[in-house]
Amino acid sequence: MSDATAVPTHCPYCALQCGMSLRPTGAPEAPAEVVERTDFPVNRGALCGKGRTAPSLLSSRVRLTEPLVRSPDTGALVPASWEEALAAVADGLRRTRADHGPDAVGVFGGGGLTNEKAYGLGKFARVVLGTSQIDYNGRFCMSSAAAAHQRAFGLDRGLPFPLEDVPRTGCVILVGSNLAETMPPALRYLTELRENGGKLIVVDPRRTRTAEQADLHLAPRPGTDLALALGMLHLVVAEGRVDEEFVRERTGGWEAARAGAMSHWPEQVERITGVSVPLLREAVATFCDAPTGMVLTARGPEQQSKGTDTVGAWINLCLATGRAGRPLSGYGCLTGQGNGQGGREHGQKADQLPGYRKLDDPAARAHVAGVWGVDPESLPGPGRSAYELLDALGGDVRALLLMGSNPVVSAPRAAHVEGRLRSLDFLVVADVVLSETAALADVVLPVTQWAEETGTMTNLEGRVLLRRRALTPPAGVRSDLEVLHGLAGLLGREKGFPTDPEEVFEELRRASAGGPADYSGIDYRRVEEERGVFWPCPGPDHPGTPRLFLDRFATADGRARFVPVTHRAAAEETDAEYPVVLTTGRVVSQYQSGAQTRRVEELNAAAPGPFVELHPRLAERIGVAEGERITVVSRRGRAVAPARITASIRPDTVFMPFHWAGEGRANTLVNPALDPVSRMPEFKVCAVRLERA
Ligand SMILES: Nc1nc2c(c(=O)[nH]1)N[C@H]1C(S)=C(S)[C@@H](COP(=O)(O)OP(=O)(O)OC[C@H]3O[C@@H](n4cnc5c(=O)[nH]c(N)nc54)[C@H](O)[C@@H]3O)O[C@H]1N2
Ligand SMILES: Nc1nc2c(c(=O)[nH]1)N[C@H]1C(S)=C(S)[C@@H](COP(=O)(O)OP(=O)(O)OC[C@H]3O[C@@H](n4cnc5c(=O)[nH]c(N)nc54)[C@H](O)[C@@H]3O)O[C@H]1N2
Ligand code: SF4
Ligand SMILES: [Mo]
Repeated sequence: MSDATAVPTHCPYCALQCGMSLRPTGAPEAPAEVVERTDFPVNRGALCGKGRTAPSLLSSRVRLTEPLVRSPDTGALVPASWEEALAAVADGLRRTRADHGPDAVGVFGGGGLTNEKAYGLGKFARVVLGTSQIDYNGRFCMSSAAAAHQRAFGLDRGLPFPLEDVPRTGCVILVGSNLAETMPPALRYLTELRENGGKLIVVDPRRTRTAEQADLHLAPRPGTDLALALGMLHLVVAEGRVDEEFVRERTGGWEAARAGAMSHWPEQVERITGVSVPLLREAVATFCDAPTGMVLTARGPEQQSKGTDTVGAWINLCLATGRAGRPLSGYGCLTGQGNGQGGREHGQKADQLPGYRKLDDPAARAHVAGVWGVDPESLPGPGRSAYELLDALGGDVRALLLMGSNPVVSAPRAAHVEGRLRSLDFLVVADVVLSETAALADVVLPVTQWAEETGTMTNLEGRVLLRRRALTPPAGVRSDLEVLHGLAGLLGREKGFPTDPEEVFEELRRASAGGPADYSGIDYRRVEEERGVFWPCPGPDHPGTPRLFLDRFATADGRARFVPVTHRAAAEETDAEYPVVLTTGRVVSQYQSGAQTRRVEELNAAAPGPFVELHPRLAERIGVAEGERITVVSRRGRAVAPARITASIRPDTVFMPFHWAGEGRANTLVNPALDPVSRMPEFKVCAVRLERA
């Protein structure tokens, strides 16, 4: 550590959770500065622009520093005291519950919340509100990979190995991840891979900055990864590349999966994906020739209405070639949000209890109810998934408490979702800024930011980390835990919602004990001393588990499961009226709905607004020049943004980033078709038409 007065902590944004130190300055206009922290192994001091500029939002004029309550006279949000605001919330929730029953109150959480907050929010919903209607934005993120993990391995942890293993494997197939923009410091692992003689294959319909690093770039039509993976497995079988011994000793269900792959001929796969047979063959040879290998997926193949099966097909490829459950080999998902991993383990998900337990499992209910001091019978059952919950607002769900998400910008079919939010009897939003969603609320609660509070996060490797409070928050804001504590008290639960994060974590340890995501051996001191502890960690003497599945998979018989899958089309195919495929994603300088990063000057200057990326041939066909405004029309609505013309995208596809509200909001267009298993919306494929604006 280079500075004794600086507090070691982690970035407020993505799942890499880069280590940094913060030095308080004492100056109100810039209360902290980032100091390089080199002792954290994941980023070894490197940060992207978002991490570097994160402190600027701490002192920003646009951050919220007092509660706001909607005036019944003018309809405007006006400042109120915390006592008034919390009383208004308790009143609103109590009234809805009295008039319409407990399930009329919904709760929506976020994968950016600390483990303590996610745990507290889930407990608050089940114990204080008694509602089953809770879910969170992680459903929009890695839920398909999570479901596929569960099916194949019996356990869902994004990466079953630390990132430091990546440069030492023989070949990485990176599917639908634009790491160079979404986790820039992690690009180093791929560079080192290639320096070590390993191969990199990138699968992305765009030649991204990540794809430019690859030995092989496959650019399938969006929504066709399932066919691509099946085609590769077909060739693995046809060319005698199956690891028969591994399949026999460590897996089950191969015959059905094999049959599924054999019905996908390479020529047919070429027709579906646009990836040529020779390229497909080269990819298979590259992967199989290497002594070890990994497949890593991100949102590209996952955010599809068949995301679970698609990830399943990539896992099948790993299993058939023996690239799983062995050192330096395996399948992993690059989780996205800061606590995308921990956020899905501790109970803010519709079907789940802390420790990654299932809400419909009687033993799990009994254990967690015991920790909470309630009758297991009193715990509600599983509720709706995120989009289904948003779609039900104003119907049988009449009030919503929202913490850590901005669905007006980030939810699919966003204009409809915005309408549902407006139709609520009562909306409460806890946020650090007045996001587009907070602006619709009846009560807005201003909360502390990362540097002003303590809490744990679980990064994409399953490594539990500690963010320490480095600064005193401004007067007028409270932490999310204080919000839950205050509301629980007003709603008749004085006990069980402590405001001290470490006290919450100690309870979380007990609640997770014996569950799949067992944190019982982890405490704040260990996390700091060991620079993170990998779960499962079932006891104080247990070293934690950086590498999973080396001896056995987490299924009942210890074998991984092949899942038989076959290709199917996207929920919405192109046709004469909507002839172009729209896919969506991210740019390096904006984060998610942009609620935070659009308020950081330097980031805004680098990425000032939305755009439509399209191929020169497509641009010529509709007659637009670089920078000219294009209207993109789907069956859900229309969006307008300037053209960005580049040969790096397929001519049949356009790309829009989703970070902006207003006329350039990509999600106005997106199809909310859901994956039947994970309930993930199809953010990555829909059919559109382009017009000159
Ligand atoms: N700068 C920045 N970084 C972020 C975030 C952010 O908002 N901004 N968000 C964080 C979060 S929560 C997440 S989930 C991660 C997401 O990280 P990524 O998954 O890397 O991000 P995306 O840009 O959504 O999608 C990745 C790539 O998928 C490609 N793609 C589109 N359709 C398909 C398809 O059908 N198949 C395949 N194979 N690829 C396709 C896109 O062209 C894109 O390059 O990033 C995290 N990091
Ligand atoms: N078209 C399209 N849409 C997408 C995607 C895509 O690829 N394409 N990706 C999807 C994915 S992967 C994700 S993860 C979602 C994310 O989309 P959102 O859920 O909207 O995520 P954020 O923009 O991070 O919203 C977090 C909000 O919570 C606030 N906040 C931050 N920290 C805290 C905290 O500690 N407490 C509280 N109370 N508030 C806090 C922030 O200011 C912000 O307003 O978007 C999804 N939407
Ligand atoms: S890569 Fe992610 S965690 Fe690292 S500095 Fe950037 S946003 Fe923060
Ligand atoms: Mo995400």
